[in-house]
Amino acid sequence: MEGRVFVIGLGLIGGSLALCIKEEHKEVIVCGYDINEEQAKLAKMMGVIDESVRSLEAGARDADLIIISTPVTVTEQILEQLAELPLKDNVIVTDTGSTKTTITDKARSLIEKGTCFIGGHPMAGSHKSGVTAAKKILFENAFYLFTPRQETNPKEIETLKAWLVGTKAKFLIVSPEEHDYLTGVISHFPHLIAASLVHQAAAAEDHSALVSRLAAGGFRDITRIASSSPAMWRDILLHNRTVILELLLGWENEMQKVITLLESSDASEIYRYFDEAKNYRDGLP
Ligand code: TYR
Repeated sequence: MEGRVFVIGLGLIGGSLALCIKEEHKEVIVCGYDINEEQAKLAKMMGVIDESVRSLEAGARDADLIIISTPVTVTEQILEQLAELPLKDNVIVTDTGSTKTTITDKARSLIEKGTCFIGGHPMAGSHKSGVTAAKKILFENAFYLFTPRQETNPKEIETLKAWLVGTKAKFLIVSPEEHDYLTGVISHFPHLIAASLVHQAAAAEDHSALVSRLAAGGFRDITRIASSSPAMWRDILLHNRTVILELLLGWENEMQKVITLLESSDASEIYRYFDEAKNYRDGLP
């Protein structure tokens, strides 16, 4: 493919996508913008982008593909700003946010202007953030979800996939609502639980200073994602509030069940609880 790609937000995801696109489409110029000038300079210096611009307008004007890769609240603001700017007729705008319903709603003014917006979510990452953590192989074999609207022209979805083929990700199409439910269950809620486990351990320091020294193995595994960007996760929780509140109620019920089992020292049911979890976990693809 040829043309210009504009990446807004040069962090781990934006930077990695820029690298994948540059690797796959050698003729393409990848231009980048980041609110943090240092981050943009770094991206240019590392060769993650070809050009750095200091305004949205400068990057958006000639772009054939615009990727918004910022925390979801910022993405909403950028979608509104893009709706006010002159853009190419055939430009495709996509984002990489972890939530899709609110963002798809916010893209309405852009869509009403006749611009193609297709929500996207590469389901890979790490607890590390920033362009220095960017890498070409980040998305290999990961799921990359798209949430087009029913009216989206299938050709535009194919064009977007062609732009992103260098990610080597597995593309999948779901509705924004299904997306937010699925990611709520398998990503957002587990992040919240990881943070809560860390809070519990931190509070236990009052009882014994050995807590942090002994927090290894399983504790480290299950809480790795608690090291993720707080701003990003604040936004995700707020944007997927309804789903997460529902999951929290389900979790409360689940814990209540465990309390009852323990109070009655029901050994066989406690065994079954772990056994069922193990079977499901072992059976994951
Ligand atoms: N949970 C992933 C990890 O650190 C990273 C991630 C975060 C992926 C948010 C997707 C996402 O929407 O392993």
